[in-house]
Amino acid sequence: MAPELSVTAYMARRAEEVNAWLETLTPSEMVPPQILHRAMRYSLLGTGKRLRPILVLASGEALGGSVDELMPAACAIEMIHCYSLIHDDLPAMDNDDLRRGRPTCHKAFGEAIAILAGDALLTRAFEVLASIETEGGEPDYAKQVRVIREVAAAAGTVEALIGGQVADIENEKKQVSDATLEYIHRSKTGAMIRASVVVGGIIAGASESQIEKLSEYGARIGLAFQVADDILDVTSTSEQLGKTPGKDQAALKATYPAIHGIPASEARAEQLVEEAIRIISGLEADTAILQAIARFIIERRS
Ligand code: GRG
Repeated sequence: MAPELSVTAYMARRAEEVNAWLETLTPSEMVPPQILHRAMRYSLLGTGKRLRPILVLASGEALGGSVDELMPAACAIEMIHCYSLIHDDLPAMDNDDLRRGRPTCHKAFGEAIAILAGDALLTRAFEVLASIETEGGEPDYAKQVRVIREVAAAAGTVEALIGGQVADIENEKKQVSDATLEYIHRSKTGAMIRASVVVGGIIAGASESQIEKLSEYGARIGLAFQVADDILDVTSTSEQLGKTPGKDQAALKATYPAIHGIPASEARAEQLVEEAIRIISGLEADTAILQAIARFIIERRS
């Protein structure tokens, strides 16, 4: 990182570039089925923080990867994240009306189109991952397969997005142990964040030991992200969050503040970030941005 470049400026610049790529990687509203493409674009091209794609880029760049080479994977991961938000907001799941500061996909387009828009984003993501190329513009099949495997596993059922969502639903209104709470957070939120960091390393050609460090760092910031999210759910307004606050409490969900209180939750998030920074400092690369993103994760207000 150039000394004058703050993490906020880095994230804002990369988010803008991600938005431009997402725009071209998502089918136009003019192409049939227009309603579906409108719904996909409505949810995807809104105002997300783009944290996961930024992590792909920051991790890959730290290891010498180029932004153009990293961008398809960065955008594919954002598409999967967006699918999970659309489905999570459905009446059968969290039943939310507000996402990224506007009506949720099913509120704007109806449930059937929202389900299909989520499905379509997930499917398109894997098509995009299968387009990863070398810097010279040749298909890079070895990286495609490794990245697809990593991302599919993180979006899947074992210690991963869907598995975590199931555990989250099953444990509503129950007293959960620390281990279960951590399993839910690690899987539902942490797995895709960890995978974002690892994928950046894979595309940049990191060594196995570097990938291991990225994975350890990613696991910690992924868990810290969800602990911070739980805290924000209790302490923020809907204007700050762009979604309905207090939903976890209302649904009697298993959260860090519900089980440990706010001060202990803040201390846990802080500890995870300190560990992540210590681990990533040993990468033998310029990890200033990755360290700053770890801090941003617990200092953010939305
Ligand atoms: C439906 C398979 C399936 C999974 C849903 C992502 C998810 C699992 C649920 C979303 C609900 C939620 C509050 C999850 C916790 C953390 C999280 C993923 C928050 C949203 O991510 P941000 O803050 O959102 O990065 P933006 O809008 O900035 O992209």
